[in-house]
Amino acid sequence: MPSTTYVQSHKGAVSNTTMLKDVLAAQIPALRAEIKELVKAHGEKVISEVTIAQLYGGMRGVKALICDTSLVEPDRGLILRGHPINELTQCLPDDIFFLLCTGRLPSTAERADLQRALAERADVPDYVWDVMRALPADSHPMSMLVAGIIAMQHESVFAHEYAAGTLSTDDYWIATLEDALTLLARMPGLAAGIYRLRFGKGDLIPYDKKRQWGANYAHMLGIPDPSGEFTNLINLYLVLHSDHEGGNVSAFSCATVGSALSDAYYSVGAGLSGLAGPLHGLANQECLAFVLDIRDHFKGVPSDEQLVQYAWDKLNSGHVIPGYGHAVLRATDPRFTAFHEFGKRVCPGDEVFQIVDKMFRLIPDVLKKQGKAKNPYPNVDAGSGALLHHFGMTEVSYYTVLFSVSRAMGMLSQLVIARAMGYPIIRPKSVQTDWVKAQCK
Ligand code: CMX
Repeated sequence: MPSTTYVQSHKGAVSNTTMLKDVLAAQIPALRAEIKELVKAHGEKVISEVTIAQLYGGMRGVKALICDTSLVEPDRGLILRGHPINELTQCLPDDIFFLLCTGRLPSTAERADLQRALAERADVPDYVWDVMRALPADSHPMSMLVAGIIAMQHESVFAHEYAAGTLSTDDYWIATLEDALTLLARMPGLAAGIYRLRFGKGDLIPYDKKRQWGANYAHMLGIPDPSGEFTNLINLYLVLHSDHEGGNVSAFSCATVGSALSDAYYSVGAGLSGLAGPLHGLANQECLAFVLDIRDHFKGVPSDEQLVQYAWDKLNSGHVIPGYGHAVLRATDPRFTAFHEFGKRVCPGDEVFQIVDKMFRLIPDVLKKQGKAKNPYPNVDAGSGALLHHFGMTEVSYYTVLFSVSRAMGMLSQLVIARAMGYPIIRPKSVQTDWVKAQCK
């Protein structure tokens, strides 16, 4: 199929102008000029140095990336475009995507326009379900998600227009935004479909164009929600996990792959492959597994003494306490606080939540006494699983897919901005250990 044919039919299928695009188009020239001037005037200024410990230590703390969508401060946690995350918990998740892309929350008209654009693009094509059904029945939900996203790559407007030679460098971001909107629109349907197929939950549930993006995800999962609180939880989850700077494994992987001008499908697929790692997004399933082990071991909620002893036994046998500690944070993660508040309001009597609550009271002191973890406080993963479990979503291997739907907002907004700013291919210099040894002589 010639690429132009596809692009035309794609443009015929959806409205390709959004207020989001117009806002970005108005902002981008000044942002480009600002960065050009900054580099011209101060390009030689040194902002970070690299020690040998950092070289062998995962580049921790090296300032070598730009990410304008969000910032993680050790004592305050996540800040999205200047807004601390705890001030955004009442927002709709699609508002957060607008915020990440543009630096401000949408007006009522802009929100409606974005919801329309997402609804127009939301249907997951049938061929994706053929791919899903062809995968081994024991596939991890994350491998299903990545396979589904990569299967849709052939629809990339950016890839087609780039191959056809119809795209000027200045307009790369426009085609990338098209892909971003389509991929983001389809993420809830794809993710919910994976839940239903993988765990035998029955037929797929179609997108309901009357509901907004996050509520549709809750709806398509098919979990009974008479009180509406499951939908509230999904919206909160999508807001809280949306972005976390540029240096975490998924954001960095997405940006690196995207910097090769790989399209949004390839880039997000790469980022989510990183999110699937146990030290990154997969940690949330381990956290709930830990809490459930405690419940099963004590046949309910343990006493304070029992829980403290259990934690020491784990630490003394060389295990970590999942959900505690962080590479950057040095305080209780405000995202944990938001989930904790939700749990106290919605399910204070749930014994799994009560164990999470008790851990929050007791584990920091245990970790402080042990003296190893630089941050003895809970991170976002410490509490989210207990809440999902409360609503009957007990399939822990699915939790990272939920995380992925949310984090796609951060990855895609970062990608659109990188294209708009014309950031070049990422290509740091590597060195050899012999060279490092020579520097030490
Ligand atoms: N329980 C026990 N020991 C811990 C610990 C915890 N929760 N967190 C850190 N430590 C230990 C480390 O294993 C390390 O021990 P060694 O010196 O023996 O290697 C020491 O404390 C220092 O580690 P750190 O500098 O404080 O932490 P890192 O930056 O190396 O690692 C993290 C951060 C999150 C991987 C780590 O705290 C951890 O493994 N936590 C448990 C798993 C978890 O909750 N992951 C979710 C991360 C959420 C996110 O990334 O957003």
